[in-house]
Amino acid sequence: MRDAILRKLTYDLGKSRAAAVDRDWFMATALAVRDRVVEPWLNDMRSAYTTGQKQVYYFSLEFLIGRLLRENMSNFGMVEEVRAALSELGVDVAKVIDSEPDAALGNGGLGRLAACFMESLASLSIPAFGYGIRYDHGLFKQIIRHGWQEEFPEDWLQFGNPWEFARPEIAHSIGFGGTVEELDGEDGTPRHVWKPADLVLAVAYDTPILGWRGKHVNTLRLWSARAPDPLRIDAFNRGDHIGALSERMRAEAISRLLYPSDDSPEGLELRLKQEFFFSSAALQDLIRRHVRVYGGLESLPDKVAIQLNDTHPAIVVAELMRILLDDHAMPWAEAWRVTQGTISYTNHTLLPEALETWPVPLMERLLPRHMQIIYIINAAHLEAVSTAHPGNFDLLGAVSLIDESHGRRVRMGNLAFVGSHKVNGVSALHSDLLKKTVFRDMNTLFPGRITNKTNGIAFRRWLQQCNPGLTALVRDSIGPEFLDRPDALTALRPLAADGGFRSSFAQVKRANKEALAALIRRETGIRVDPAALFDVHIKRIHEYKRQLLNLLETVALYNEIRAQPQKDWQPRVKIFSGKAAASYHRAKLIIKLAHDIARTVNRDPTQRDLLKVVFLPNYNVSLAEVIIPAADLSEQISTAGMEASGTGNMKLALNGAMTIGTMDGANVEIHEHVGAENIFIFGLTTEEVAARRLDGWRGQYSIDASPRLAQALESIASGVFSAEDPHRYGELVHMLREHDHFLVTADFASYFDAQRQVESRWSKPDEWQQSAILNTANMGWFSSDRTITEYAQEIWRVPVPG
Ligand code: 4GP
Repeated sequence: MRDAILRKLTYDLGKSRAAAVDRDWFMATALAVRDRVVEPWLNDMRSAYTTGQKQVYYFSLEFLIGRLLRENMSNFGMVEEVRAALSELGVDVAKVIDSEPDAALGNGGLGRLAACFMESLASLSIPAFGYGIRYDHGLFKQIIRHGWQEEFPEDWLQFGNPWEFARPEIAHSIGFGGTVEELDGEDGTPRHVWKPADLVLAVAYDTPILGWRGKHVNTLRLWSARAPDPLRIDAFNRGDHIGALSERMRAEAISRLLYPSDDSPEGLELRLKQEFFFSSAALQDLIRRHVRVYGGLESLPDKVAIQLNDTHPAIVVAELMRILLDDHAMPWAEAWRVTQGTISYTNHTLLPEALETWPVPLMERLLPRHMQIIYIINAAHLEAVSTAHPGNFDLLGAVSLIDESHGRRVRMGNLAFVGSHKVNGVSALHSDLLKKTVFRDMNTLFPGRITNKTNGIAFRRWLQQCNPGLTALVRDSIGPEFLDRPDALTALRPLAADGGFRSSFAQVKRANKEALAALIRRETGIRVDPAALFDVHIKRIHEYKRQLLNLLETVALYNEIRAQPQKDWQPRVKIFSGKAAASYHRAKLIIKLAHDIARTVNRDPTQRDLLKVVFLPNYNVSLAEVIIPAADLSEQISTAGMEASGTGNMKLALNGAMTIGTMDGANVEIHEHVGAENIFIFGLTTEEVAARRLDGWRGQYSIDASPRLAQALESIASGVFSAEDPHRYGELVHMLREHDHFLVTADFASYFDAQRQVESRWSKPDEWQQSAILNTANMGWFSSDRTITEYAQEIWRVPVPG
């Protein structure tokens, strides 16, 4: 390994040992590790075809991968070997690992889930491809200036990506615009030919995805956009040096940036182009492969399972139909059987603003043939509906693929639904709500199509790699079986009563908290005491996730501490981290509020360090890997019915944090698994939330009932935390007093009480440790291996070799 790393440094990077910096060592090490993966990878890919196994294709606009060096070393069992090799070279492995940039090709939960799923597919030896976009720039870098979020481009490819293999020879043409010609087919039926006006090339980049113990390697194939002609020579020679590149720039814009803003018509169009670009490239890719191995496409559903990660790739339904009908002359009914048999779709949110619809005129202009096909699918669909439910025009309007009420838009959720054989939600509650709300009518028409697949997390990354201390303790205590079978963690249960084990468990947590405290000091200059309760709220900043509820409780607690300084308070550090969408003004204001509160509270000597507030900037996978093992309390406090599942909740509980949460998303199932005594549940239920909203809820009702809440709001509204701009939060407080759609005020009192229960438990360390251990012991079910096994058996119908 030492020689291999040195060879890479010398011959691939052209650097001498003396000149090499940490980043060079990272590149050289990654290339040396990659070499070990390549042969098994090629073998596994070949054997999937020679044995005729069904392949899973996970279509996702996002893969929030993070770093890969530690994961690959660990899954391949090379950690010690690499560490020793680097130390012989006088290089610190931790610094090398930290030099890897995060691949942040996703926004949040949906993208991270896709990354966990890729790892589990490989760990279970299920042949699979992930298909997505190789964005030049992933999720923006968040910089906090004077408490405000600013966005800067992230540049993960700046120094090259050692994991990927460029495949310039694998390039598919992606069409946009143009016309559809109708020709006479051989048997007299018309044939359609789409003549696109523009073509863009999708070029493949492959990253091997290694499963646990190196048993199996799959491929993540990401597409990069290229112009067919890199330069217009005539324009260049005329002296128009910039214009000569304009077509290239336009084409390459497609894979330039994750989630371009869709506030402008151009942005909207670019987003649709991204979706079609990767969907079409991936379909062409898998169809070419299938035809080469199996001849025709009738057998597609037997050999291929396509999973649509949300509606972003829903256009696959129309594109697959187009390829089958127009390129392969398959009759409609047969093409529809093949399409539905191959595709299935996962919904990740009930938020109305996230349910994609595209204006019909835009679709007609950009994808004219697809729009025709969508109309035909819709006609057949609506005909079946009106035969079964004659005269029910409301139902027709609700289930149509075209929404006629907002200026004619294509409902991508309905398109994905009708084109799939299975549709799933991501937690029991969420799947149930899908049946009752967004897909209520669809569920009546297609009973049994909606199924639940509760999310999971990759235990290799979220326990073994991020928390080596806990992993070693667990291994020493119950043996190594849990490394392969997460359910085996239940063997920890009796140890929760063992004083010796409890104290070792607490020591591991303490060491992780010291590491986080050091990071907090480095990043924010704030000094925190590792003995305090680390209360962690990390996720995207969104009103429904209710960082605001936590901040209000922070202010209320601060007020109480000052009012009763002699009470026996438990020192607490409130840690926030997360990004707000660049155009989400109110979420950015919430970030500013967190900073304003932090500034005031942290500087106030009267509260004697009993409360500290920290906002860690630029939340990403790598930061999560440091925060999660160090957390004592996990904030999962969304308005009930709004968080589809959550996966951070699982990561934190697995690492021995206690959850304070509402009965929302997967919290409900975490509550079932860890037991009511080991979780702090508060707040309105989904039904109660719905009822309050129907009754015309106003925040003022709760404020009137709670002087504590009234005081907290008043101090924010009057500028206690923003003396330089006392009206900064006027709008925010007004919103809470009036509409309070997310029922922050309604849940405040029960949240405040639940937090006091947290403190009372925390004051009895034995009880706290016992509950924390029981969290770790009972989280085995939340492994993404379990989730993927369910998808494999019930949706994809592929064997799970194990
Ligand atoms: C997220 C959901 O908000 C989260 O509850 C869930 O755990 C995650 O998907 C994975 O299923 N949704 C998104 C999104 O990230 O972009 O809609």
